[in-house]
Amino acid sequence: MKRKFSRRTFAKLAGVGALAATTELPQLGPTASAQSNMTTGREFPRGFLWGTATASYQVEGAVKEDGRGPSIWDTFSHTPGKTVNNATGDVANDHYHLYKGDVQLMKALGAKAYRFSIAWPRVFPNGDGPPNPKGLDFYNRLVDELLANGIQPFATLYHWDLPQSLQDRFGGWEGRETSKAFADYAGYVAQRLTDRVKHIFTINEFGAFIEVGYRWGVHAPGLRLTGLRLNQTRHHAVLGHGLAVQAIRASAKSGTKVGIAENITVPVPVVETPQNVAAAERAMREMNAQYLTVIMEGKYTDWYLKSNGADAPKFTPEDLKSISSPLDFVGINIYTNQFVRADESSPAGFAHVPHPKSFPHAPSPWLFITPDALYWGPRHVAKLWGAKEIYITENGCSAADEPAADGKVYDTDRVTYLRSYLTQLRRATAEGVPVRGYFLWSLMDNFEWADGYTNRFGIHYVDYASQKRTPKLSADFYREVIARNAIV
Ligand code: PNW
Repeated sequence: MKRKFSRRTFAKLAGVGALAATTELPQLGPTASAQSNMTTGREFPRGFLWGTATASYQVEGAVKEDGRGPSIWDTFSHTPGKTVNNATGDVANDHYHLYKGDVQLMKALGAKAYRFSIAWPRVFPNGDGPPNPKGLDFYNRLVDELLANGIQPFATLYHWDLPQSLQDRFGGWEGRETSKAFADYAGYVAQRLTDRVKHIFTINEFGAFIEVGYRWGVHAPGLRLTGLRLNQTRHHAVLGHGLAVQAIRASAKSGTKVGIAENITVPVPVVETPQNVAAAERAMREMNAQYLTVIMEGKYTDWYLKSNGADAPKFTPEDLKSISSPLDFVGINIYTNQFVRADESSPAGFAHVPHPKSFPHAPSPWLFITPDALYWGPRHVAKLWGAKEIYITENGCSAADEPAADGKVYDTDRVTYLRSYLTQLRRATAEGVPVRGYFLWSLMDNFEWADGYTNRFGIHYVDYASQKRTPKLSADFYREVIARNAIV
């Protein structure tokens, strides 16, 4: 039954809400006896690694400092009309200068790990050629600060800030030269950081930076490639990953683990029948054919090659060997799903079931609220490819965060999102899917690419004028999850 409130009653209720928001929250911690009940069936495996994530261009600022060269994101964000309000990452969260305070935010959460990315143009201002040791020094300082605070560093080598010079000279990832330059850069960094950094990700999200940047033109470098040119660009990106894995292995200290952070498309059986589950597993290979599947299997699927015909990428057997260099772990970024059903009439054996118009989503229009993605994603990776060590390298959501009168952001929508997604992740770990850790995106609000500063993903609110960070309700929630190693 739907309750109808008069306008006045509603205003009153809203007033009560506002009042509640200004008073102290009751202690979140339950009594000891309640705690055992609350955590039954909610625990994560012992030693589960809880962390947060950010990326260089989204938080660092200081784009001209200490010899950093320009990246394609500097160029793109400074081109009028490319980002909301023409926002740029020139200052962003000024993390380059404020990193020590940001490490304290992590510590206050009790987080045990931090996933950050290294800006290639800080280390090699032109992408290749002479290195800039001052650029790497920033990451030396950051890593030391993390370790001094008991936080394990997980470093990503490429989170989209490609040196502009490589774009100018080789067409960026359109050119094989970029794959080679990436491997050289990876080897250089691995040699210098792996005495302290034990987990390295090569590339973040082929599925986003190639598709959105080189195909849809919505991210840097703003190209709209099709056909063979697009497929060849995709191929050079996975080749860059594979060559980088080899370079890291050749130069890293022993005990270094290498992996990837890919935003797989996660097919979810629309109704959990055996036929639909099998269709979702077929769909997992095909929907990720140009990226994770070729990396894990060392071949493009027959369907991918056949459906692309003369536009299929050109490659050598040697390329495929490099691309599928064995990984120590698989990182997957998961925000949303793709429903599928069995369809014997389609050659691939499955059909997409699109989200209807009314399907709930976050302010980011692509972010459909689909907690089951966090169950099926890792399950597919473990089942199809036998992965033994999986990390959720990103998960989180945007929200229309507004500080209340007391300055706090009561982001109950984000808390609800996280709780329901984590419940599905726990279903996976309880079934033995080897998920070893989870990195919440993001530690704090930051530059959300083409959306500028309008879509906030942080669990800390950032006032960009003062650079003040304030924990949101979701930070309180996450602190409890970490403390209990369980969903709360
Ligand atoms: C990821 N999609 O991007 C990135 O790794 C982050 O840098 C970014 O801030 C975060 O997710 C939130 O957007 C994505 O269209 C961009 O499905 C687009 C999609 C997914 C992830």
